[in-house]
Order: sequence, then C-alpha cells, then structure tokens
Amino acid sequence: MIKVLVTDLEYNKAKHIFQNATGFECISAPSDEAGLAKAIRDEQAEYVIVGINKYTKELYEAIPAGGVIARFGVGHDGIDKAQAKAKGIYCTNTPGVLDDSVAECAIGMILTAGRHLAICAADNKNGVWKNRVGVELAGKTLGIIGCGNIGRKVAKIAKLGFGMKVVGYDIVKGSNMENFDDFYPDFAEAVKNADFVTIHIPNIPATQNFINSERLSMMKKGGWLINTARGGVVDEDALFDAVKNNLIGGAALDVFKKEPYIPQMKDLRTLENVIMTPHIGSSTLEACERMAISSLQNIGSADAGKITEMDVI
Ligand code: 8YV
Repeated sequence: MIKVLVTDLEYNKAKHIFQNATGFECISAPSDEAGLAKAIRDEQAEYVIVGINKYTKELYEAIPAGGVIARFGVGHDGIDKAQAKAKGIYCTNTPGVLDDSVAECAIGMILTAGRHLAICAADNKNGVWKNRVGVELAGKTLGIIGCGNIGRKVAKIAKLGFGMKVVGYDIVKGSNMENFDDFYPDFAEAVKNADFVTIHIPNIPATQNFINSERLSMMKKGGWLINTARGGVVDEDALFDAVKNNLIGGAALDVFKKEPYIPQMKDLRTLENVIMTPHIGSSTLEACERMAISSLQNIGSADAGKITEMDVI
C-alpha cells in the first residue's frame, strides 16, 4: 500500500476518494507546517497532498528524497519548488481539473454583483424587503485579465451563455482565443470599457499587487472587479479606496492576501459593494474528486518511477 498524508481540509473535500483509493493508505494530517512535518516523521511518510498553505522549511526537511509534495489544486505559490528540488523532492499539481468550477464561480460572482444577489439575500434574511435594480449581462463588456485555461473558459461562458462582449488582456496572445471579441497586451485598453473585470493570473513575484491604485484608476467608472485567482495579485487597501471613493462600482472577491480574511490597513468587510467568499472557486464535488484523483495519480506515478507521467511543477 502506498501511504499518503493528506492535509485535513483537502481530505475532507474528497473523503470518499481518499478512503477508497485502491492501493493507497490515505491519512488525514494537519495543514500547519509544524504539524504536517511531525505527522510525516511519525508516519515515516514520503508522499503528501497539500492545499494552499505556504510551506517554507520544515516540510522539506521532513520528506525524504524521492518523495512527493502533491498540490490538491493548480496554484503552487505556497510551495518552495527550489527548496524541494534541492532536496530531491518532486512537486506536482493538478492542471485542467478545476477550470469549469473556477470559471463558473467567476461568472456567478459577476451575476451576483450585477444583480445585487448577495445583499438582497442578506436583506431578506434580516427582514428587509428592498428591490435593488441591477443590470443585465447581455451586451455588457467583460475584461478578462489572464487568458489561460480558466480565463478562456470564462470567456466561453460569458460570450456564448450571456452574450457579453469579451475583451482579453495578457502579456502575450495565446491560441484558442475564439471567444474573445478583442485582445490587448495593454491593461488600460482592455479594461477601460469593461463593466466587469475578472482576474485569472498566477500569484508570482511579477504579479504581486498587480491590481494597484494605478490600474484600478484605468477601469471604467462603475466597473466591478472579480478575483477568483489569488489575493496576492490585488492591493487590498487600494481596492478599498477605489470602492469607497466610487472610482469603481465594487468588488467580488473569493481570495485574499490572508486567508481566513484579515484586513490589511483597511477592512473590506465594511463596504456594502464588496462581496467576499471563502476561497470556494474550486469547491465543487466534481473538481474536488478530480483534484484528489489527479493528486493520487501523480503519487502513484512517482512510486512506480514513472516521473514523466507526473504533473511536475
Ligand atoms: C485549492 C486553488 O487548491 O487550485 C488552486 O490553486 O486555489 C484551490 O483549488 C483548493 O481549494 C485546496 O483545497
């Protein structure tokens, strides 16, 4: 049996997969680095499946050479790949298995913003019956920041499903852009007429606070910012000021610099036109099953010495 430690949040997201994976003994483990490292040593494990936590030292010291850190998901900004490589540890992720879920979540946030669904629902729960006039998505312009797998999936839904005009921004124009009406390598051009701007870029050193006060000022007045990517790419205090000062219409955020959310200098929770969800973009039954299976497949390939079959990051 291949022993695998799975961080508790991820284990619980796909418990039925981890409990019934033929050939694997999957054990739930703490998500914090010290607790996870201790569990690895106690279980003499060489394979772990982890979520989005940032791991900086003890994890890499606990896993033996030839072991695997398998991300339950795509973004791997929490993994120190260089440190892992130096210790002969493989790191993998699960590309392509959560695109629909995250894209649908982004579209849902656009709809929620456009029709004030979150505040209307909250009002009703509080005995407030208040009609709020929103906008149709049909004919509106959607700016997509980052035209990779998820960005292109959002474009398809927005264009074919809602009749939106889709404008893409990226540093280079890739292929499969058939659902984009326009594309610009210039951020200002891509967002200046956008009623909604959705972010789908990775959290890397070059994208830290990519959405800053300058870029927010380039957005259309009344436009909404949607973020289902990573909190690191948005300057949250600049966003607070842009919404507070009505430079933009509002923001729908599923990811934050600190998760669970802790305000930077200014508290986004105090703004009516900021919608906040707890990093649920890929939290669907289907995506969690696929992330679990893909993570186990990567570990199985490593255990069989089939390195070329792994989604190495
Ligand atoms: C998390 C994500 O991995 O894939 C990503 O980059 O942020 C998410 O899918 C997942 O929520 C961890 O449980």
